[in-house]
Amino acid sequence: MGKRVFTNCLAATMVADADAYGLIEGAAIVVAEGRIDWVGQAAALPADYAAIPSTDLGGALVTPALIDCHTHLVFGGDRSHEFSLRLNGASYEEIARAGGGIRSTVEATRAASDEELLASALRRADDLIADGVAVIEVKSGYGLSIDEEMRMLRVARAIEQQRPVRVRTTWLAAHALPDEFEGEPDRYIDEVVIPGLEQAASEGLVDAVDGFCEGIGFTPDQIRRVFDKARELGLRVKLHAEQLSDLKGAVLAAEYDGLSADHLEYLDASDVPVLAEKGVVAVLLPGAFYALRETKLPPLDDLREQGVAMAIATDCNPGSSPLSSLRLAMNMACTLFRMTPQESLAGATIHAASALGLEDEYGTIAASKRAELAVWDAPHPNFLSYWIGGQLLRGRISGDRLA
Ligand code: DI6
Ligand code: FE
Repeated sequence: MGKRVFTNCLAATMVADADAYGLIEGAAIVVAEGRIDWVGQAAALPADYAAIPSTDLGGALVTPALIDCHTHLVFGGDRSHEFSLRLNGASYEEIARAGGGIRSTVEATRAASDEELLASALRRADDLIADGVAVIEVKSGYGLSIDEEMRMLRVARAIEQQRPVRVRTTWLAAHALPDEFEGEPDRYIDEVVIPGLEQAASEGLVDAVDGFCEGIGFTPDQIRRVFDKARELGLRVKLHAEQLSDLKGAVLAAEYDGLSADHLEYLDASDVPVLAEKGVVAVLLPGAFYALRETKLPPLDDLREQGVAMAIATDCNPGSSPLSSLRLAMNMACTLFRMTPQESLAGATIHAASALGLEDEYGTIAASKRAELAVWDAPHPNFLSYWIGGQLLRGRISGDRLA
């Protein structure tokens, strides 16, 4: 990896300023050994960079590469039949309680070979990559035994070997109760979730720990026991919280210095200050809101006014968010959640990086960050949230290479 200067671009650095995009017209971006060395107006480029090779970007828009900070990318089968059931009036929870939902994906995931799981995950990863994504978080949660959960994480990590993307893996064994533990959630936590986490962590397979804190998932007390183990192992936590009801999951995540609290449609405004105080990122998932035809909005105004960082992710999964376009999630964040296009792009870059604990490496175009950038066929960063569909990505910069 060498040095290169990328010139003649409109850089949305995402370093906060008045327009929130940190726009630099006529920008030059210097890359050295995979990191950004310098960014600014080309006219101000220091003379010591004059001799290094340069690439003219023809005036294109450049942003930090996007980050999808909440996905369930690895799974077997699909749930298109549940889509029909829901259109005919069944609710997500009714389907789950009747043995469909997450548990039907568990059956399909267990039945799939490693090769099948990887092949289908790669197709979805390719969709994300085509939208400028360079980092994908992938959760376990469809294996629900120690071996199967670890297998999911290994398949997730294998994506990195096959595609130009960084993967962060999250232990989500506390996602649903498998049939073999019916009526015994505490025994499942004791025999699978906690010892499995220890084992997966000892093999270096886990970057963070998550849970589904919900009536159809696990109680705050059960999640607390998982989080205690995470803390003991030195792993950061995040939580599916307040998606369908208010169990105070976000407050629990804050108590454990969580990276993020995710979903949050049923978050009470009175719980927003603790997220602000503890720097917990609110990960908003408009794809799930849309697909479940949810009508209750997360408390957006309170989150914004109190300065809680808001990230946007696809929640890519076969049930509640069959979505593999982060740009479409950004569009939905604007249209459904009334976020601004600036908030939406910040949500898929700088705040998504924070939700993964990667804010020192990704999310802005600034000196010392990794040189992972997206080059777009778009006149202005607003366009990325505004335009629905299409192929806006012109190319990706990774280190000194434009591909
Ligand atoms: N909440 C979600 O939206 C996904 N998991 C979760 O805890 C949905 C997972 C699924 O329906 O398969
Ligand atoms: Fe999720």
